[in-house]
Amino acid sequence: MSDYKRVLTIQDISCFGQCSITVALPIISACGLECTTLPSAVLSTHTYNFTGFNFRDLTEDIPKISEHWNRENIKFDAVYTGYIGSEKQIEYIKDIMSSSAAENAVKIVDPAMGDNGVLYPLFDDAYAKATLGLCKYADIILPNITEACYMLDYEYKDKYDEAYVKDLADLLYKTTGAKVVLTGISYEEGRTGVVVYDGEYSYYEHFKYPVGSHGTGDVYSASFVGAFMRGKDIREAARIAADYTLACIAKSKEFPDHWYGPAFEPVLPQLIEALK
Ligand code: PXL
Repeated sequence: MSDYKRVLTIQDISCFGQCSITVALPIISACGLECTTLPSAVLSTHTYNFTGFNFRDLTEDIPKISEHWNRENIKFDAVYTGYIGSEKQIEYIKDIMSSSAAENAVKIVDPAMGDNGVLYPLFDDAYAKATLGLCKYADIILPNITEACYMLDYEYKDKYDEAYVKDLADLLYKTTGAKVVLTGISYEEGRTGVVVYDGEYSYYEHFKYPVGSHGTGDVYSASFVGAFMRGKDIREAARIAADYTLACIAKSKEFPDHWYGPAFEPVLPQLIEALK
């Protein structure tokens, strides 16, 4: 079977700020895959450390776009969702996951809604629970600890051990039925990594920069989707995405005025190389 697959990504367009679609589209394309986008909203910037952003909600366009695709019989080998604007959109997206999926299509949900123990502006607890509902439609989910805790009403901890993470991953796996890729898992100072849990626990650990870079979750998810859809298995894809994200953070450090997002473009060749 050809590895030139068609991926649909559903998330917002933050015109400026290096996140969501403006990250997913170039990364997935660089991985050699066709990428279709369905923008859930258009924002002038992302919502982190910007104020007064313009926000155009596209909720009511989603079913119309989907109906057109259905009339044209357009199907996707993967549906990958990121930051979504509202609970209503989540319901529309569940429909798209069935109507637009090709046979054996993979559904990947990044429940992008928070970090460091807090939800992003515009989200609340009800949204977190609706997102858990979307995760139940997924084959693979890509939460960080904050998102996992909000979805499950699980106690959030800054410092934790392997038993805490295993329990959280197991609960997510059993609640959603999806394989879990848990990002940003740090057991010791200066180290972080990613846990894959599908009944079996594995951990890929690497260097941690003392100060992170905003928007790296979207880089991680897009490169994971790219690697996975190019035929890497879940653990290999999780490792390739981690190495690439780390390279993006390192590159971003060279540009102090690039605080709003990762400088992912200059290191795309590293990701392409990893897929060979
Ligand atoms: O997933 C990051 C992200 C995406 N889209 C918007 C955001 C953020 C994070 O702040 O604000 C609009």
